[in-house]
Amino acid sequence: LMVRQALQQAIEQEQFSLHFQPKYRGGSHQLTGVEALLRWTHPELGEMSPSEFIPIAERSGQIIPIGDWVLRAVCSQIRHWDMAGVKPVKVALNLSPLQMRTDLVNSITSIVGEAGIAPQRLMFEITETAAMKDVERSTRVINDLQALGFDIAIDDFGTGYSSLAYLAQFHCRQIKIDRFFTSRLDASDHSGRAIVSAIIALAHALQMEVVAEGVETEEQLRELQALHCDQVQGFLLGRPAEASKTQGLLEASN
Ligand code: G
Ligand code: G
Ligand code: NA
Ligand code: MN
Repeated sequence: LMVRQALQQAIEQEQFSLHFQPKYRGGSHQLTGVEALLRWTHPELGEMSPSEFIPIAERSGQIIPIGDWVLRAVCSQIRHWDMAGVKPVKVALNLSPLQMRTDLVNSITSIVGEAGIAPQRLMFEITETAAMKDVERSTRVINDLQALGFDIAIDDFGTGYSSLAYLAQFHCRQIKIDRFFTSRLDASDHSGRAIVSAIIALAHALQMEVVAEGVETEEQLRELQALHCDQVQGFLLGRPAEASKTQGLLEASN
């Protein structure tokens, strides 16, 4: 209950901010996009981890206004970067499974429309587990958003229980390989490599791009390049950083 009250104050008192983590083209240093990640700084308790407060906000329903805040903040950041004249990269944001249950497509359309941002500037990351919870609804939401020009990525792929048939049906832009599999790439046995290789083959057969999450070592990066992984993301290449620092990155890649 106390966390709920604190979250309510966080919404009202603008205690949230966004960090951004870069995604790069595999095998080069070409920046392909950034992923927005929510940060909450409590006035007394300091930094709160989203992996702790998001599940609470999901149980209380507060994830809906928080999700709207994230989308508005991403749109205003895009406008800011456009006015600064930096490279217009795509910005990805994470959707909670709970957001899939509300009138998601309408609320996204109205927030993005009000901000005057083209749908082509945005990508929504939906976890595999969330997408599989209600496949019919997910298919409808994903198809509607893509028809409007938004891109969709299936996040944390490989940890859920996807039917390959549904993956083909969603027909998303990207699959993001969960960082568990990336971390297995430089393990002594070859099971990690076999799984990543299979996911990449599957994605490419379905005309989807593959992003490996959680790249932390040069050896993982080399393996991913050898396996023709399209894009990479992780602490080795760039940690999530505040907007001003990210702007520097965008300016450098102009
Ligand atoms: O940024 P960090 O690694 O601490 O994120 C922890 C978890 O919180 C990840 O699963 C991430 O996807 C999730 N997360 C971060 N920002 C958002 C957000 O804006 N919305 C939702 N729904 N989840 C987020
Ligand atoms: O579930 P999702 O993929 O949205 O999670 C994003 C979270 O993953 C962010 O909170 C970010 O801090 C974390 N993250 C990003 N890159 C790495 C990495 O290379 N290693 C680890 N351990 N975590 C990472
Ligand atoms: Na994500
Ligand atoms: Mn992930």
